[in-house]
Order: sequence, then C-alpha cells, then structure tokens
Amino acid sequence: MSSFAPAAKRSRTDVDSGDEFFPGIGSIPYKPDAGPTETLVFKHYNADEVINGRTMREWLRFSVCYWHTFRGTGADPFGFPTLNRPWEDGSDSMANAKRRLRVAFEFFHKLGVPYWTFHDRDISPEGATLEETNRNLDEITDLALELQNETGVKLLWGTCNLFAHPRYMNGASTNPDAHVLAYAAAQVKKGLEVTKKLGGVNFVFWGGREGYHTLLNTDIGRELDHMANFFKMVIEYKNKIGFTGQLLIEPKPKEPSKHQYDYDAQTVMSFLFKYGLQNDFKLNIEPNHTTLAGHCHEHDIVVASANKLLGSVDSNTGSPDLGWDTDQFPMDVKNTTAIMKVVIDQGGLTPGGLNFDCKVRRESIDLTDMFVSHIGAMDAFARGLRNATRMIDEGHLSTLVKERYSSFDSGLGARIEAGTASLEECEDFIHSKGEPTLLSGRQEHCEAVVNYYV
Ligand code: XUL
Ligand code: CO
Repeated sequence: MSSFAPAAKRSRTDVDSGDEFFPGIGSIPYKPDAGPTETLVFKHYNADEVINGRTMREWLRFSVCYWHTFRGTGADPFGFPTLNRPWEDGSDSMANAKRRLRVAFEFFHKLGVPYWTFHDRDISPEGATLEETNRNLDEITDLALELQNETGVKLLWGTCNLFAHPRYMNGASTNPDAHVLAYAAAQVKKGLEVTKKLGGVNFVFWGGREGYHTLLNTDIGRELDHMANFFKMVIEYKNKIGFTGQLLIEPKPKEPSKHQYDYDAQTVMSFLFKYGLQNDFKLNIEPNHTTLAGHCHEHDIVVASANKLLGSVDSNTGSPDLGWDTDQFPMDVKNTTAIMKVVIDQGGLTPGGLNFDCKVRRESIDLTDMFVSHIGAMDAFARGLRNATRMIDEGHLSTLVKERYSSFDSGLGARIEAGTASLEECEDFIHSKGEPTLLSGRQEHCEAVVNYYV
C-alpha cells in the first residue's frame, strides 16, 4: 500500500484514503537476532524463507479476524469497554464502518498477513430492512475490494452472523420457526454473494445458537433435518453462482447455547456423513472450542485430518484452567508444533489457513498490543513449523508409530485390516499362538522426544 499521511490532519468522520492510523509502526521486519523485549519484530517468521519445499507464508497462511481485532471493545459481562480505538466515533454509521475498514487494511498490510476474515455484520451495519442491510454490504464490500487490490491482502473466508440479532435467539437454521430459518437463508445467500465478490477461498458456518437450552421444548430430530436441508440449499446456491470456495463448519460444544449440535469434530463428521454432505464440507477447527469439549488442544485437528476433513484452523487457545472460550492468542510452542505436524503431514491447509480468532485481553489497551499479540502468535507458529519439520524429517515418532502397528502389516493382521478375517480364523490363531507378548506404549519416551524438538 502507498504510504499513509498522519491521521492528525483529518477529522474523525473523514473517510479519504491516505490517513495513517498506526503512526510510528511500519511494516514489521524479520529480525532473528532481536532481544527478548523487542516484541514488534518477527524473530522466527520469515515469510519468504523456504522450508520443506514451500515458503513460510504458504505453509502458514495467516489471517486476521475482523470481529475481535476491529470490533472488540474489551467489554465483558461484568464491565464496560476498555479498549480505546481512536478512529471510532461511537456510531453505527457507514462513515465509521468505512474508516474502520481502512484502519484494518493498514493493520493487515503492516503486519504482513496474506488474509483476513469477517462476519457480514462486523464490516457493515444492519439496516431497517434486508434491502437496506444488503445495500450497506454492497457499498462496504466495494471499498473492501478496493483495499484488497491496493494491499494484496486476500479474503480467507466470509461468514454470516446468525447469532447476535434477537430474531436468532432460538437459532437460525435450527429455529423452530420457519420464518426465521428463511431470514437466515436470505442472509446466507447474500453472504455467499459478497464472499464470492471478494474472492474468498472458503465460507464458514459457526452455529452458536444451533442447539438448545432445554430439551423440554426441543425436537432435536427435526432441527437436525432442517440444518441439513439448509446446507443443501447452500450447496445448490453456491454451485448456481459459481462460488468455488470451500464450505466449512466450525465445531463448538456450547456457549452461547447450553448444547451446540456441532459439538466437536467427530460429531460434525457424523452429521455430514448421515446427511451425505461429506463431499461438500470440511471442518474449521478452533482449539479453544476443542478444549471446551473436553479434549486436548490438538485433538479435533488430528481427528478431522485423519478423516481428510481438516479444512482450516481458527488458531487460538484457551486457558485450560477455565471453562469458557477466552480466545487467547496461541503463544504455546508445544501446541503450535503439534498443529503444524498435522498440517505438514496432510500436505498443507490450502485453501484454508491459520485464522487468528483471538482477542487481546481487555487489560491490553495499547494500540501496539494489537500488533504484539499477532506477531507473538505468528512467531509461535513459525517455531512450530520449524520444529515439526525437523521432527518429521528425523522420523523418530513416525517410526515408533509404524512399528507399533506392524503386526497389521502381514499375516492375520493384514487380513483383519483388509476386512477379510473371520472370528473362526482368529480363534484358530489363538489356539496355535497362545497369549500375546505385551509391548510398551512408551508414552513418556514419546513426550521426551517431542521436548527435544520444542
Ligand atoms: C465463536 C467463534 C466464531 C466463529 C465465526 O466462538 O469462534 O467467531 O469463528 O463465526
Ligand atoms: Co472461531
């Protein structure tokens, strides 16, 4: 992007290009010898460096999310906003929305991320009617397209906010009222259109209110049928308009619903297979949702990938000692190493990416904290990529796993794996071989091996 002129010259309602909203911060450089307190530089992420046949930029496919980074205020159920964003005038006007979008693209560009993500209602105010809402969205996405072209930043995915408006209090595609479902469908139709217009390479469904608060008033069977039919309408329209992006479902077990139907990766996959949707959808896995479901950080990433359905990652983390979705920046190198091992093993995430569905803490009130948080997480993933590459190249863990299952490589084991063995054959085998020789699982050995690379 061309250089930005100082913001001080401009009034708050001015939406001309040329304003600089983060004066004093330039493009974030790679400085591998930087000291521990230099947190406005990359010490590990070197976008153009080739690792394992691809640049770091291509392996990591980083994306900034609009909702936390540009709509987050620091408010929580107990307290008022804490984050002062000087470009905001407090209104829901189009001028404010446009200025905010310019700020966002300055941020993406300076940070050096290739992608961004948004909900329709993050970027553009909802009007009094669907027509007015869609007109606003047209106008805002015209500007977004301009800014994308200017900066080279691309759209990883778009999504629809089908959970904030009161009309969706009982769900969207699983709402007991067909009228509300139809509203959600109309909203998604427009969401697909603007995502296509912006060249989005994926489209996400996160069903925060697709679930229940009490079983007493809920017909789960009908609600799940409706959700599946909603998705079938989506596939039909996607094909009709020629949108080639990957459709993704993002699992989460609860919050805001007491129970969410897209509980975890395994639940979503069985839904997809039950309704024959497995060829049209993949999963967008968010580790903080995975831990909320009672699994370890990388569990859903491993499970989705094992079923060839890992599409993208909302790369964040929670606090394992808390029971809610804190959407923290992923700073733990052991976690990023585990994720990158899966990503490399499956040959990359394309067209998905690593989207930072993360927010700064409400106490991190400086504008520089917006950069420091993303840079820290990008560096954590760069280290994860380097660690996982070495771990895979040296092959100690993969050799151990291969050996652990080697009894299925020949003889009876191979026939069991091929599905051609019988109970009688297994019984004969035991009569002739007797008790098995027990083998150690060597968990602590594996943990020590991982620690060597991290
Ligand atoms: C909510 C969440 C969403 C989705 C997009 O927990 O993760 O922001 O990523 O709707
Ligand atoms: Co998410």
